[in-house]
Amino acid sequence: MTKYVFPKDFKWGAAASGIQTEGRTNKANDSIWDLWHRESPERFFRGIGSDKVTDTYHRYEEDVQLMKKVGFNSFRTSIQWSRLIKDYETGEVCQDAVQFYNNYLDEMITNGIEPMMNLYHFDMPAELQKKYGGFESKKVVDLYVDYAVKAFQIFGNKVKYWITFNEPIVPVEGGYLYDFHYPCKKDGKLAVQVGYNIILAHAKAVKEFHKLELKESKIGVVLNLTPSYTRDEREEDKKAAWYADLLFNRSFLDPMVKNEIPQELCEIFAEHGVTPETTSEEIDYITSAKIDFLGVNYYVPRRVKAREVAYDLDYFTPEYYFENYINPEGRFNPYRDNNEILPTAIHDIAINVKDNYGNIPWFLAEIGIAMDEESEGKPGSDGIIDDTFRTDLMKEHLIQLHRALEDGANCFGVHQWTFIDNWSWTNSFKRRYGFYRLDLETGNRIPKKHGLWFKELSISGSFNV
Ligand code: IFM
Repeated sequence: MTKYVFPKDFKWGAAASGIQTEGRTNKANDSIWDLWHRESPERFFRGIGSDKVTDTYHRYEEDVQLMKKVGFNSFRTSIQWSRLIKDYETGEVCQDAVQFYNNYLDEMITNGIEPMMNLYHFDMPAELQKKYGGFESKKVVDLYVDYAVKAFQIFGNKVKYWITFNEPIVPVEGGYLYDFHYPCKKDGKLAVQVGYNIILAHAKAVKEFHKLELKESKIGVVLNLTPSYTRDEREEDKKAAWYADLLFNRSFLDPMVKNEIPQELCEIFAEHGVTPETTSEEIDYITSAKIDFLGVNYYVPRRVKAREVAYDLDYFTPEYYFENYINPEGRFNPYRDNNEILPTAIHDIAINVKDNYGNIPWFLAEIGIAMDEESEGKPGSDGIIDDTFRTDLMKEHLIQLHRALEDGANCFGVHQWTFIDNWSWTNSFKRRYGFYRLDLETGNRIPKKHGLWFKELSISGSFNV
């Protein structure tokens, strides 16, 4: 038997987001998800939108006790821009939201759970999308920065870990390339502009954060990093993987962590006529806004090969440079659209961060093992759902993280996606990831076996295999 021991004070917990958990009670405004669900409920699995969620707004006290039961010492969620800010132009805040987030934060803190607060989790205020095109517009960049400053001023040092964006590439992919987020456009040039504007918004918020001198708090960003693996060693496949890595990983990692904009990326954008509008003042922000830590979300690897079929879209997407590829020797998760399982990618990510990104302090901000409700089955006679499949896979991933720590990775924690099964965008409740099942009829939280294992892990800082 081998014992895997993690560093003392390691952060153990889970991640979620405001809009995926809070419910609509007393929300000052709508986000694009409220709007889109009203306009097109058929786009959402079983028609369920973000109003029917975990109801954290009312149940946060009970939920913090559930966090303790599975051994969390930390937890990430997000503030909803459309809940906190009543009037986007004047910056007037909604007092009910201030009260709610303060209560929620205090509840976590008094129960020994370190809150990490994210400011943007795909949830553009509907009004700003309609009026200005959301992050298509630099006006909205500045409104985001005003909102961020308000949040820093109101909650300040109570939050020790501030996060500007979760997975900032996803609204670009979903909203402007592949049609799975509002506004469902397919426009390579707009996609690049939105990506650039988000990086700018992040940089400006980081600068404002540092000006406030919140001595006990740090600021960072959470990126979904998907290493690209090739079919084999042929040169054209390696080149395809290099492009995929540049466009999906380095496009955000380099500016946000190294404060560098890759020259090769600028050349690609110029070649395709999708260069964003920039100013030298903005570039100064991006190349000087220093973050303190990085969050990494990892779910699946990306497999690519050189293009074999001509690119036939009439707008630019990264796939111009590669084709996706299914690894015939891969292992797949039968409970989640046959996604490939590759725990060693965690080690690869960690070594990349160590070797190429100054070994910045980072944490595994989301690692999720999805199952559907049927495969998880019903609770046993003890009232607990047996999700050993999840625990077994988690162990495999943590073994790779442990190997990375031994190889010098600067990782300070692990957050699993997610705490209580939550609503997940157009997939709604199709996939279950939680430590607790959410019964959609009753709102009851039903424990899963994995939580018992996780509590042991968190208390002892170790596990045996
Ligand atoms: O639900 C999402 C989350 O909002 C961002 N990361 C991936 C999760 C599961 O799909």
